[in-house]
Amino acid sequence: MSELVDFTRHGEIGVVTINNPPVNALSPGVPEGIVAAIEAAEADPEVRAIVVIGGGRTFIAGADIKEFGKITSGERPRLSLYAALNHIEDSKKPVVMAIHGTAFGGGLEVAMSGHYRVAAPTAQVGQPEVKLGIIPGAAGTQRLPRLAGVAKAVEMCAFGEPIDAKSALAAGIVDKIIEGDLLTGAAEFARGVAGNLALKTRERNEKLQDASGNTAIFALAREQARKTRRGQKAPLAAIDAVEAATRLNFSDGCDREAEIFRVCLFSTQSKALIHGFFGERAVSKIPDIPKDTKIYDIRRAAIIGAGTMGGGIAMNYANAGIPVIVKEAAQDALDRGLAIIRKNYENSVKKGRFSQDLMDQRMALITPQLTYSGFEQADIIVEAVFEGMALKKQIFGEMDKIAKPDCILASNTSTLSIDEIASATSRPQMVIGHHFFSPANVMRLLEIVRGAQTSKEVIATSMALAKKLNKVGVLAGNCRGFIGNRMIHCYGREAQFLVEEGAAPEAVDHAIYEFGLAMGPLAMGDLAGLDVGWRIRKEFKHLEKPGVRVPHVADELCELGRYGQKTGKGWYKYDENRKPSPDPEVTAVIEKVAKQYGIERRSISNEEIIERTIYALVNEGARILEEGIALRAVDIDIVYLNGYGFPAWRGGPMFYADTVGLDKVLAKIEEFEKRHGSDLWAPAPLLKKLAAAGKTFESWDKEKESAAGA
Ligand code: T1G
Repeated sequence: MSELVDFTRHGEIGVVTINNPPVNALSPGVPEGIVAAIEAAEADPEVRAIVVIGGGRTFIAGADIKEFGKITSGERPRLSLYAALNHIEDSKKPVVMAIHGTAFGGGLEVAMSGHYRVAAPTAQVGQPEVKLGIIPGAAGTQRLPRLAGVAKAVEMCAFGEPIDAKSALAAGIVDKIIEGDLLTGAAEFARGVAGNLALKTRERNEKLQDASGNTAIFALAREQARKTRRGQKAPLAAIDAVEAATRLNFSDGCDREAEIFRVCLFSTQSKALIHGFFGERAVSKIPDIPKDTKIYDIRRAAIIGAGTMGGGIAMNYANAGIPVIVKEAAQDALDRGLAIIRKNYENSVKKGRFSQDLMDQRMALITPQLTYSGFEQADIIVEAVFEGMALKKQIFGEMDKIAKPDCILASNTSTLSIDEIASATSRPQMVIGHHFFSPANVMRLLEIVRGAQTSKEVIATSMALAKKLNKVGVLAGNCRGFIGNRMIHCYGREAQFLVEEGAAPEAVDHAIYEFGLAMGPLAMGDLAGLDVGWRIRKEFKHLEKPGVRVPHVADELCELGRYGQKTGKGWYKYDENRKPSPDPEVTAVIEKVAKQYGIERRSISNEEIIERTIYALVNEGARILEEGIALRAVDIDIVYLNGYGFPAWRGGPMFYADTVGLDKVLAKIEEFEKRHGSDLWAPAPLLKKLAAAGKTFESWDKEKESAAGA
């Protein structure tokens, strides 16, 4: 037997165990090993039934995604699993699939080729392939509708969400839930079915027959996919494949699935989504922080500020089961903050996301107060007050006196210098930036900002804490705006310049919306409140370079009290349902500004809108890489995918630039430099270097990684 797949005998039961840590992916050798083990069991006269089980923490979590790159680069052909799964299904002895952890993608497809499936109560099954821009490619779209019915199969294949063991039992995917030891229970189940050969899944057609019902299911699913997975091709492709199962026989259905799978696998969208998958795992690796770096134990937290951010941050700690104190300066502000937290939880209970009990447990972990009592026992204190340096330094000075020596002092600042904040304490090594994104209890990104003196232990603890808070932690160096906001400043600048030069606000937002972001920059400004940026611009006015063009319209709008949705007017005017519509008063302000600053107005294409805004991100991103503010280009992409609503199927700004071609991006930027000046558009040296060498940001990451590994 191969070291990847083991075959043992437990009395009259043959046990096939997959050992391919960490997640038993179907790497080369695994499918072959399973088939060989089943053949061995079939040939063994003592064996009356077979159990297939995963070694370690999970059943098979799918095909080996690392192999996809080799297939799409032509390095090696794709190994078809169809024959292997039909072989398992054709076994003369009943095959019982014993599922624990996650049976995802190819893992569920292997499970469905068995004659029976049993599962641990905590098991999950799913076809998440669409999250990688592909569809199930081993008959999942053909066997799943036969087991669970067309509607369930469409839901699971087109939207990719896993279901738990109980739901899988109800759907007919799993035959029994095993309490206690899974192998023991599965072997007992196998003994119970030994001798009577079950129906093969591929021959079970009874759930496919309701043609009229199916038409409605597919129409509704397509409509939903277009709405909730806007711009993504794989969800619609998955629906086509499941539909093929209702129209073609099993074998022809598999051929149709394979065709569709291949088109998806070689698509840019799939490469972008796979880039995001591995990127989310890569960002947790910090080259100069060894894996065995000491991690502080975070068992009690304290938050200063119960505003929008403070309240959301407190919910993250409570959701992770960590008791958290929330301090405010005034009772009414504290009451307002708690009311928002309670409302958020009530909404989740209403939507059935969790029970009232769980809500009560979480609320019980949050202690609102007006004093610092208890702060001396906190393992971490997070400051989430108004974005002003003086106030933050005052608070950190106070914390320095109260907090215990090994307490981490974190600031939720979104732009200010961590080193300057740390200088207000006697323990700069314990100070770090924990920049959450609004709404903090929802947005997955946590930008972790290391100061010049932040210790490795504090950084390592913060990266681990991000996972505990169910966030994606990305490490950033200390500069104005860190990674995300530093880049978004350039993107926002260009959006406003485009308006001054002739593009209507709604045209800029629509072009970005069509590009795939949930909302354009101007509508986003209205949502966040134009006064927030206005205050920051005033705070940094002294840093503006004389003679360098800056946008003016947003300041004019704020002078008029147009702060956005919160004042019913901003770039747009809003009706009582917060529905935006263009406002002639804004057009008048824009024309006045253009006249005042001698800006020629012209018609502007959607293409230019995208290039000016997205390439502004890319160019600043390249500078951030050169300066080491971001460790990898993929870190920048993960920041934008999880903090700024950049479409996952475009992979992030740096990956997107790679797909366009850095030579083309550079040529455009040089064109903008000629027209708008070097202060705004001088190409980043790294971009020039990579474009000249015909390289990509992705290759730069790889070279850096191998240089660090060398
Ligand atoms: N292939 C290769 N590596 C994988 C992998 C996979 N399928 N899944 C995880 N890893 C690596 C991951 O990169 C990380 O590596 C380590 O395992 C631990 O993962 C034919 C074509 C299973 C829920 O989409 O959702 O089947 O960083 O940190 O948080 O139709 O991993 O340590 O070096 O995520 O406990 C479909 C993908 C594939 C599932 C575990 N399957 N995986 O989460 O650990 S397509 C999926 C996950 C397919 C078929 C098609 C999660 C997990 P490293 P981790 P985790």
